[in-house]
Amino acid sequence: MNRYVAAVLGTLLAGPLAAQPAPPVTDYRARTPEQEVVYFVLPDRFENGDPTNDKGGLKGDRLRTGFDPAAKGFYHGGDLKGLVKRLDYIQGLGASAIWVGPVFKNKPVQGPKGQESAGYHGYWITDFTSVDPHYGSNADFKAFVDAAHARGMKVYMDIIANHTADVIQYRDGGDYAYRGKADYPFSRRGGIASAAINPGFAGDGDPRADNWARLTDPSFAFAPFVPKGEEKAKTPAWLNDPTYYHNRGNSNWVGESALYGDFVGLDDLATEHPRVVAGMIEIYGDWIDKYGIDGFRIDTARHVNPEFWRAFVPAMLARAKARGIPNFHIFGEVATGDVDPALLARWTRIADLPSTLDMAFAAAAQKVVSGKAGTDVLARLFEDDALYQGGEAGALALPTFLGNHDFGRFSMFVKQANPGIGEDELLDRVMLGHAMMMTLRGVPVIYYGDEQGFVSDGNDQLAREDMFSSKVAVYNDNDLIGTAATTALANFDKAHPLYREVAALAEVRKATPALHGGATISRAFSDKPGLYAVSRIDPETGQEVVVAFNTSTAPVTQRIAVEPRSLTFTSLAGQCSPAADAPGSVSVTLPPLGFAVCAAKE
Ligand SMILES: [Ca+2]
Ligand SMILES: [Ca+2]
Ligand SMILES: [Ca+2]
Ligand SMILES: [Ca+2]
Repeated sequence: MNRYVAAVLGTLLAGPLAAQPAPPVTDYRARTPEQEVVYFVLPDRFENGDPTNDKGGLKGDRLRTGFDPAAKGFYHGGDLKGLVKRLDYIQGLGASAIWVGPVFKNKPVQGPKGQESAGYHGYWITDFTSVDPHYGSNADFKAFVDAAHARGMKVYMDIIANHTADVIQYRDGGDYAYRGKADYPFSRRGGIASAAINPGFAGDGDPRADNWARLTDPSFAFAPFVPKGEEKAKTPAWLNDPTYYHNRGNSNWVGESALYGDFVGLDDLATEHPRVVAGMIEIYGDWIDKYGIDGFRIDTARHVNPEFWRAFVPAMLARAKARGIPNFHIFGEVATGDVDPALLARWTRIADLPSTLDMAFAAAAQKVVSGKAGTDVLARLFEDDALYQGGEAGALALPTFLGNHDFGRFSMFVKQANPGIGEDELLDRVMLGHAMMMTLRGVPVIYYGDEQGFVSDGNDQLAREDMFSSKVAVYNDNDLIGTAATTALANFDKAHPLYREVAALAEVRKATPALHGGATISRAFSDKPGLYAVSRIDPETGQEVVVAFNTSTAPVTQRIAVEPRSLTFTSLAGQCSPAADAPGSVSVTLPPLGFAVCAAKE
């Protein structure tokens, strides 16, 4: 941490804002999605509150129970009681909502012989109505939601409608390579030259029940079957019928297969089928009714036909409203590693998803904060907010993030872009990225462990380190930033510089409506690392808040345009010029990799 960053932290922690915290929104139901700060946690990797459930009530070795705390691809013991135990830590970070990885009962272990791994991540659901026993019980989930609500915190569930666990297998086809509609139409059994089947089926673009009643034979591409002993593996019971699945083999991620293909063997639901639409509405509506949760993060949203979401989303919003949850948030995962807001915006329009996870922000922040792209990448990104459903106002509710459980941690991207980077500079850049996420438009999502300086070795399993004492060697040899600690011992350090920075900026954000609800006006950017500045405008009062970042390792001083009425400024973070140079112009001076948040006095 450089002296500047230490000074900013000192200001944040000892300044007037720390002394006068924002008046809390006492009714958490009244907060809008953009007013939240979200903490994303995988329950298996967070805290073990009950060692008796570590094997999920199963007996035998790890291939039976899924439990092996020394292996990165198996259950480690974290659970819902552990989450409850650490709510104080999460709330202390300034998080007001918890996005909890999927809690539904999973197939404990799957994968080819010798390559097995466990459902510790939660994305291999067999029972959509029950909590996985590795995490606890449905009663434990209720206790968790109630405990969060008692603190004024919200709970967002991570849900899946695209697929179930891998249960269905195919009698033919060896590697299960994708079989498309052209060569394997619904009207022939296993290929063009074969017997006619499903007479009268008018295709899956016709959602009427009497049309789907004519699709009686699911063996148009492969001949699907449920292996012996797994006939009742799934709940609700209708999910055990292969007719409700696509059965076309593995996705190759492009074109038709992106919607119809199995996600590496995971049984891809026929989400065009009215029974599937009704079934998923019933399943997830029930979780709203029973637990009063506050929103959904939708996994693999782009692998489901948009018509499904256009039925599902309004049904969930109506269900929530009837349950007294007017600000239910729904955000979909439209995965991309590129700065591609058009792709994300498209899904808010064609699928009526209220929000998508802002993958474009993550990719832009990784490039810009690494110093490998100019700050114009961010400026251009926010210009494209006009593309989203609801335009720039709609974009305020996009959950922004820096790294995640799939792509890897932000610190990893900064390191990869800067081989040999020193620990101080790495910490400064990671802090700069978090400052951007906490003050630019969108809902900040902190990926658990980032606030403790976790540095993933890679993506997926390598980016899912344990917060409690880890036994995974490939985690424990990592050099965490901002601390001498390792993952071998628990990391819930409220004094970690990243934890303190996020907590302080979360307070600033909550106290400053311009930062969560304000329009963005671009003030300074270039095609090289250096100054990036925007003004955020309070939607009620019109107050201007200048947010400025220096992505270069040289100090910058530069004049930027401001509103002519903004004549004097006060610092909410960092160093601010106390007065405009003239109406409409103010000087910004930032040290290397520094940032500032400057509020105009009204
Ligand atoms: Ca446990
Ligand atoms: Ca399968
Ligand atoms: Ca699909
Ligand atoms: Ca390692």
